Amino acid sequence: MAATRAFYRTTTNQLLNPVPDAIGFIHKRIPLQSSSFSPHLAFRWQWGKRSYSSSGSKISMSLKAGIVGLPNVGKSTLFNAVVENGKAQAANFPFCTIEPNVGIVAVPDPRLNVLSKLCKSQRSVPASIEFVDIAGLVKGASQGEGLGNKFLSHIREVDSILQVVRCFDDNDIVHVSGKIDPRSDIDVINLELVFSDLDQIEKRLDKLKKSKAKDSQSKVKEDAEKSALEKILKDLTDGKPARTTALTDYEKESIHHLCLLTMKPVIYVANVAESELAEPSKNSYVRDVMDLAKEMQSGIVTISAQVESELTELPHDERIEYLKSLGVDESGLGNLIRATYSLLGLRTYFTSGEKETRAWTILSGMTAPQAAGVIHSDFEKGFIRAETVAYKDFVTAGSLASAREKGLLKSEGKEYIVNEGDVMLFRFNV
Ligand SMILES: Nc1nc2c(ncn2[C@@H]2O[C@H](COP(=O)(O)OP(=O)(O)OP(=O)(O)O)[C@@H](O)[C@H]2O)c(=O)[nH]1
Ligand SMILES: [Mg+2]
Repeated sequence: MAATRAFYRTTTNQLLNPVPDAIGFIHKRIPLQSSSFSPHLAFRWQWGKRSYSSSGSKISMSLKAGIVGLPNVGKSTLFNAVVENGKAQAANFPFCTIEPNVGIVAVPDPRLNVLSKLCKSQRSVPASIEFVDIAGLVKGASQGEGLGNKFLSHIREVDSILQVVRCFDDNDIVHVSGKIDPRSDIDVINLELVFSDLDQIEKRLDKLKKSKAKDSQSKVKEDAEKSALEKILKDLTDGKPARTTALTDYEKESIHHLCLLTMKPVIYVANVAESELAEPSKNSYVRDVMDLAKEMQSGIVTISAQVESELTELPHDERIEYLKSLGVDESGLGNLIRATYSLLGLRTYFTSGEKETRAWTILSGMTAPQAAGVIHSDFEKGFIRAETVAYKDFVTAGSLASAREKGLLKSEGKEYIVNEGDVMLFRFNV
């Protein structure tokens, strides 16, 4: 939480992580100019592909989770709680949010403190994820109803979707359909996403049919795209999201550029009343969402946006008392953030030394040089070897020296696929 609060505001609607100035646990240091770690150095990840690139030209934090749902269901309230010092306007009228609010949030990880203590680090830097609070969607949005198409395009830019579903009764809070019905609310949102994808796919197929590929390679690519889109079109027509369509890796890659909305992984966020927080499954609305999430092979997290937002107003010691009075031990935000992180297929590895202990985010399947490149592109280019020890082994050994003595520290080459929780030391030459 403290780390979350340390984020500072830069431009309107954007909160950024404080800029790291040094890296602990790296044998050979390269002279880093201050600009090397400025916010202008951003990592651009490609969802669905095991690759990434970094860009020195503009801020491009694209590991994004978009908060979507009907108007007035608590999206901005949740956003403000997740981002903690978020300042999205949350009020009891539909379409309160128009422009998306963006905030970066620390991923809570108890391993970070353990490593930090063992290495007597001066500071700890958690991994982070970006949340985007998007305007409410209504029936017909894909045809321009409500705030319309523009807001569907904001969803197109995110990597995963957190769909907030109202599961609390409160006659004072307007529901756009006049009654609480999670199944129907979820259907409305999902159908709009399906319609928007259908529209996009039909246009794209038309274009592909007219296209004359320049060479055989382009033809193979276009054929893969056509085949993927035809399969998805059939599923969408049956009301099934694109992510359930069986596609080859090549087909998936060929449609990546379309950023289809129903291709994105979804977590349903059941927003319950504070009185239901202790035993949410007793609430029939929550049970409906659970059943639906299961059918759709999606995740579900139960939360009370109202409680979470009230918690952020309280001093830390009073938060525990407040949660206990509601019959729960911890805030639901940690769960939500962790679920989102894992949904994005992300993994964490650590660097740990006297200066700092830090969690770095990689995509599952990344090799040691690629993981090193997340710290700095030079580390990837000049990669020689990585010394790695599993988190558990590091803790058992108690120190790097002891891990080395016990033979738990392994020397790995370019092909090494980084494991979740590896503590790593890179050797490189620049
Ligand atoms: N009782 C109760 N009220 C809530 C809860 N979450 C949000 N609200 C209230 O619902 C109203 C709408 O909340 P917002 O967070 O602005 O909703 P939104 O989904 O962002 O709405 P739009 O931006 O208009 O789409 C506010 O008055 C909140 O205080 C909750 O868990 N319980
Ligand atoms: Mg809002």
